Amino acid sequence: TVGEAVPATQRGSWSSFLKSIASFSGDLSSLTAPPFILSPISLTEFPAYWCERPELFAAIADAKTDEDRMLAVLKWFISTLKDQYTSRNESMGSEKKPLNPVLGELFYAYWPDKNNRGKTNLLVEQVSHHPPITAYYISNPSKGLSLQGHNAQKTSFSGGSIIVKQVGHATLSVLLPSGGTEEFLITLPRLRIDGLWYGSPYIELTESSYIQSSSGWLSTIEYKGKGYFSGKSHSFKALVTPPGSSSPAHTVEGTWHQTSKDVKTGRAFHDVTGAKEEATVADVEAQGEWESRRLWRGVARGIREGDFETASREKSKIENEQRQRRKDEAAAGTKWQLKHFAHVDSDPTYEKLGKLFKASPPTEDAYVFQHNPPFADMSTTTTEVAK
Ligand code: HCR
Repeated sequence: TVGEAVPATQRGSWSSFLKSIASFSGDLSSLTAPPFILSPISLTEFPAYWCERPELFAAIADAKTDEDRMLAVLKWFISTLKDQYTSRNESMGSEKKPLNPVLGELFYAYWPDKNNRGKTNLLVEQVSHHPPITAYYISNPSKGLSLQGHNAQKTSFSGGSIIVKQVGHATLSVLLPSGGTEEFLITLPRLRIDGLWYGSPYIELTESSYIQSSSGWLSTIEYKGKGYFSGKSHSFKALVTPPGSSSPAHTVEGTWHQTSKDVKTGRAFHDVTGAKEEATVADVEAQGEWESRRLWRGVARGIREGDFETASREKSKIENEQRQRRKDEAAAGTKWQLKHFAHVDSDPTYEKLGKLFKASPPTEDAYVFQHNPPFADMSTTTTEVAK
């Protein structure tokens, strides 16, 4: 029966929600969903998943050759997937509908220096509301590493599942001992949200994603669910090819939420069965009014405490305030100014590195982190992140 995992009183609204997504394509975040599926966490917090294993990010800087650097980047990337795509199932019982960030919403966090890994900083800004686009900048200055990217989604419905095409990409920049920089273009996998019928959604990754280095090394990662390479959910196979060659120097196989190994050597490659490390975030009281947890405080409390009337009242307040802001801007002929990012129609790194593996599309826009933002008018958290 529909909605086995849905509280009895919400089964009707779950069926209606499923019907509306079946006949809908576009911005899923704008659809009203029943309370049991709501998450108290905003999408602006999601870029933290890139760094919940900060020592693997830092390890990229320690690699000595182009080949080893590509393997270190691949290992870090694969190790983020469990946190990116299955962590809500662990923490909340199933995938949930995150809070839809408002334009200008901010999220700042960091992972402290430990065991010589350096401090990792995260800065996120919601750069568009309709469609939702989230831009982020992650840096480990003492290791010479920075990751910049943005994320939007195009959704459609097929065979009882929601298909999510991720729009956007990330670029990783690594400062080399020679003083030069190596760049990596990271594209994002396609998602299928299964388990909708029962009311317990979960993600499976599909198709391929790529990591292309400016050194010429390329990782092609193929994602498969049950019944393919290993017959297991969350399976992947990564082919690592040297510059100008299509025959892989390394093939890595396994399940991205568990472990994998190098097929030729039989050596273990990644292992995420151990604990991840949550980012340090300032107390809500110390946050600025645009910071995610402060902004959504009332809604999040309502969702967590099962007080959905309060949650929806608080959400309406935020939405009305936003609507008024947009009206005022239109009346004044002004436009919302981004705080940390500048939009470019075509990302030169994407264009240059995308050519090497015939990326589709051949160009993509980007949000470029502005290195000298006006930190003076921001909260203490921001100043901390800037260091
Ligand atoms: C599709 C999704 C919003 C976007 C989320 C993204 C793609 C965001 C970027 C992160 O790096 C990775 C990521 C992980 C999430 O799995 C993905 C979300 C899953 C559900 C959510 C929909 C907008 C909500 C659909 C409502 C369902 C659960 C009924």
